[in-house]
Amino acid sequence: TFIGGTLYPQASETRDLKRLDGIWKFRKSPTDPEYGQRNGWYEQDLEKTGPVIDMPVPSSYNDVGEDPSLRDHVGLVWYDRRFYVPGWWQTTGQRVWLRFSSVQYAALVYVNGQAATYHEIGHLPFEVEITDMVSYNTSNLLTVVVDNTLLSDTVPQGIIKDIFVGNNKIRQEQTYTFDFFNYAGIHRSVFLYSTPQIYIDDVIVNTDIQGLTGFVVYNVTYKGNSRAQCFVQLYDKVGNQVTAANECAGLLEIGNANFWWPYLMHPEPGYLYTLKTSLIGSLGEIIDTYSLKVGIRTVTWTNTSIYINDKPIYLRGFGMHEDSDLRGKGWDPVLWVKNFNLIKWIGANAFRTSHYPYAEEIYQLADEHGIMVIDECPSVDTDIFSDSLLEKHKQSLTELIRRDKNHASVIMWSISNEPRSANIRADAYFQKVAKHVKSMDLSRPITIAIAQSHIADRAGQHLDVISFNRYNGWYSNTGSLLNIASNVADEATAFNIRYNKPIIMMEYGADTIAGLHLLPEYVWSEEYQVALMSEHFKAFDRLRQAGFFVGEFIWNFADFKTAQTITRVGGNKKGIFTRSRQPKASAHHLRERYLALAAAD
Ligand code: GCB
Repeated sequence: TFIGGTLYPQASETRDLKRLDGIWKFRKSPTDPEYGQRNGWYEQDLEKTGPVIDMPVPSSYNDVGEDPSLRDHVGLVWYDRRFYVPGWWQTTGQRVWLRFSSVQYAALVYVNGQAATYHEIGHLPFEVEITDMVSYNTSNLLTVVVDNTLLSDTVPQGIIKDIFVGNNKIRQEQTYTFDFFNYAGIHRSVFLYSTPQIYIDDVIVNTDIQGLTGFVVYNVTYKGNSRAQCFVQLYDKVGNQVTAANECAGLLEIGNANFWWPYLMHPEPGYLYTLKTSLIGSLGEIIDTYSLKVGIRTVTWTNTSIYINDKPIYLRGFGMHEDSDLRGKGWDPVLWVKNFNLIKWIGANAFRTSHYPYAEEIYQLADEHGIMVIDECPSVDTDIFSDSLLEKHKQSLTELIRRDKNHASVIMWSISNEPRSANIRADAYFQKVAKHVKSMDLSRPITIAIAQSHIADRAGQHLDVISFNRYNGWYSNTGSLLNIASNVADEATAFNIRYNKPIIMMEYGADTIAGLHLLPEYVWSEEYQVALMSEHFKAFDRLRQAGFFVGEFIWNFADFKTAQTITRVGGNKKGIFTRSRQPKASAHHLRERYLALAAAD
């Protein structure tokens, strides 16, 4: 299995960086998946082998056209573009790298007609060295074949059905049980970058605190065919060097340190130092440098509480999605700067990356603003529990933890959403997944957003924190507010009694059409969403007194697109913001609560 692209690419005095974002050429493949290969679509520009359309990168391809056959396409699509490699990269002996921040779901990459790499599982970066495949000072051809097919052993899982007219198979149809649209394409930025021959491959940091002193435990690993020395420097926020060291792995001690604190818990939340790491050659010359933002904080937990820097925290947040009009799951800085402004406006301090890893830039924003992240792998509605699925599920976590291990904002791993954890096989399966995560990272608790009852579930014993999703007053007792508060309090308590671990309500909510007003409150109206929330708040306040309840996450931050069903009106409408990020009445209601909770922190 291929792993790479661990460090977010950056330009420095030793590295150059170009984004290959923009408008690429695009063509859907016929149902026969071999067709494009057989006809040499990768050997020359796509526009020479057939009709093409314009396709923005990054973006999902589904919603940019007018044609349902593009939106609902199942199988392969082809993208290509040309790129230029500067001659000085060659004369200075640079290595050339191509990095994809995320392609949903699988990608086969060609450079100048040569197969360069293959990667499966969306939402996670991969990269390949292409030094020997490129021509310098001229244009090169980059072709990417993307497959959105989800099967019983992909992460997430799906089912493919053949659709016949008479005896003729006319197309395939993808179905899946998860509740968000299976957007596909080159979803995040594509980078072309250079490194020296000997280059920094990874930097790992862990932090600790004793009194007023902060500690940064670091490990710089490099690759290349000769040895180098390391030099590391830690800078504070205004650029003053705080400390330095000469080893590739070691411990930095920062007296009177500024710690990383969550939003609204400290006057200066999200404090970040910069760790500049350098490789030094035998003549004392700088060979390579890479800089990393570091927040000094601890995460600890007991069977009742979670602590940041030894202070107990109460998580106020949402489940979210990477989702917006037109671009689907395409990375969009406008959308995410707006999202962070809204998160802060509403007084939240946390979100979960439901139901897959988000773009790396989002974690950088979370680090900076002190927003705590429950980082979820792409396994949603996990079912069947085969060995091949287990391997891929573990692989998704390997790649997730390698990518996100250094973010101060990431305080917990979510290893699945709503697995079918009543299944007898779920026990051994999640024992193995949990053990795998612990073999990579002991510094953060793990959780699952459980949908099974506290009696039926078999996964909770393997977790540090129990999260549960429940739609009282919506999927059960629709339209009735009567028993919500007692049901929520009873169930959280029952989970706590069974597992003796901290409890989070990870999802609750009600679909709401913005602008629909009905009094007395009635399902789908703004009044009903607000009233349903108030009943939950009563339960949360009661549970907070009980001492084991550590967080509330409303479903969802914003309305989002789903597959077409009769239970969804243009998508899931449980957002407290609309898809264009305007508040429903519920957003004002939640803001009042979150700001009051923050003030009591
Ligand atoms: C859930 C799922 C989430 C759905 C939500 C709903 O339990 O975890 O993906 O969108 O319910 O609205 O049905």
